[in-house]
Amino acid sequence: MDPLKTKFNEKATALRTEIRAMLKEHGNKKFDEVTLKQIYGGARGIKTMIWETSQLDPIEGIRFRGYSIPELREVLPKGPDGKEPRPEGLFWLMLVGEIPTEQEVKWLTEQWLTRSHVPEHTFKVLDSLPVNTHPMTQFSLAIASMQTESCFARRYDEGIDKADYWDPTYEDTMNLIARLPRIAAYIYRRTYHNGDHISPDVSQDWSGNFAHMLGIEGDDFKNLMRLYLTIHADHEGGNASAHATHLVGSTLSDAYYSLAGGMNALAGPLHGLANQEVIRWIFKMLDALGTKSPSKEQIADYVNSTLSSGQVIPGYGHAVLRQPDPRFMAQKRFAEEYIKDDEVVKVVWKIFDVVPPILESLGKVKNPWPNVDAHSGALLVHYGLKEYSFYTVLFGVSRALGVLSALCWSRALGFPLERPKSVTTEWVKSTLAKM
Ligand code: AMX
Repeated sequence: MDPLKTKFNEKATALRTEIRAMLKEHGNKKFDEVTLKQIYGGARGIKTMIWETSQLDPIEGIRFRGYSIPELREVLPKGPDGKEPRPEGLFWLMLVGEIPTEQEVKWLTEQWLTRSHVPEHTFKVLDSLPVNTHPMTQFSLAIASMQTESCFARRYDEGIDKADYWDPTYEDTMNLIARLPRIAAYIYRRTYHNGDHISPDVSQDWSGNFAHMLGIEGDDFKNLMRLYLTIHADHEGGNASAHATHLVGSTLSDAYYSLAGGMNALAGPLHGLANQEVIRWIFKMLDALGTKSPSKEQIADYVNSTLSSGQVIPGYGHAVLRQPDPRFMAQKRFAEEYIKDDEVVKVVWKIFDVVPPILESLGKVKNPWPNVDAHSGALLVHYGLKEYSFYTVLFGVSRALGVLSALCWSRALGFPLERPKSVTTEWVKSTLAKM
């Protein structure tokens, strides 16, 4: 018997009953008001969704089932050298709300290994694409191509009872997450290493095996992957990749379609693609300035020239956060511990000093602080993962943990089709005229 599935079913059954009773008693209570600015402004801050796996506070940052990122590093089972948390443990925590034991995490690692076989046709789909296809396009297509294997789609065709939707969704989630490192590594090796692929190493944990298949050896890089795949996993439900996965899933599209939808949202430069944009922007700056170690004044001039050409400073700002992102700080802590003399890392830290006051002086940027994407590129470049158009795929592998565990919850709690209301400007004008 699958202990995680059993536990999930118990927890979900209890919460479903509780929610039913709560809705019966309080269903008509008001929880929010909406302004015209929010309607035109990308629905910022409007409470419209339940997302059990994590919650974002503008000041404190993300908490996964109540645990902050520094707390997670303390309480989650770690890699073999006991330094960085294993993302398997975070998935367990998000799915059932409990910190797993070493044994439970070991079980999960083994489960994902047994489920990690990628169908042959997915490799064929990838191999049929031009090598210069963006890695996120390859990633999204590879995920969609595995939809042929969906347990949910098969069971739906057979006439599954609504009450059981969560079961094949759990199976799809586990199978899909198990396969993502192999797919991502395949994309990396075919795009940048002449298709010289590396077989999985089944003796390793999920992140260690991923690092191995990418072809980057060394315990420190494996630790970076453990940290990276943990901190990018979830950021409550309103961000574009989570929300897109949630929306697609609400139509009872299966986990494969839903995650592919989420990944297409992650591929945008205002969202996950920002991690490639940051390092590209830094290298362009170093080229333009003709130095690897620019002064703060030189950086400030370059920042101002980027802004005056009508572009954003990638890696800075956030739709919800109003402080430096704890995910940025976690990566800074890693860099301080492992690679504090790295030249690109030092540039990232100088940018951290220079950019916030400049953005603040514009008077319109709500959060002048760095987000998760401001630091990751410098770490990856240090260990030899220099091909920055691949970076968002790494983000996607991690993000799957959060959005798919949330998808399991959505099916277990019986959430309906998502269908918010839209209005026209004509409607807004006539409503204003009546106010
Ligand atoms: N550089 C320059 N201007 C910025 C800025 C930045 N980093 N961040 C925000 N602004 C501008 C906006 O473009 C907007 O200008 P406008 O009124 O002329 O259109 C104004 O400040 C107000 O925006 P906001 O309310 O502060 O931000 P938002 O909620 O609309 O957008 C975000 C948030 C992340 C899209 C925005 O800060 C941004 O574009 N940042 C750079 C891209 C980035 O790093 N994205 C990654 C975010 C994290 C993630 O999802 N991975």
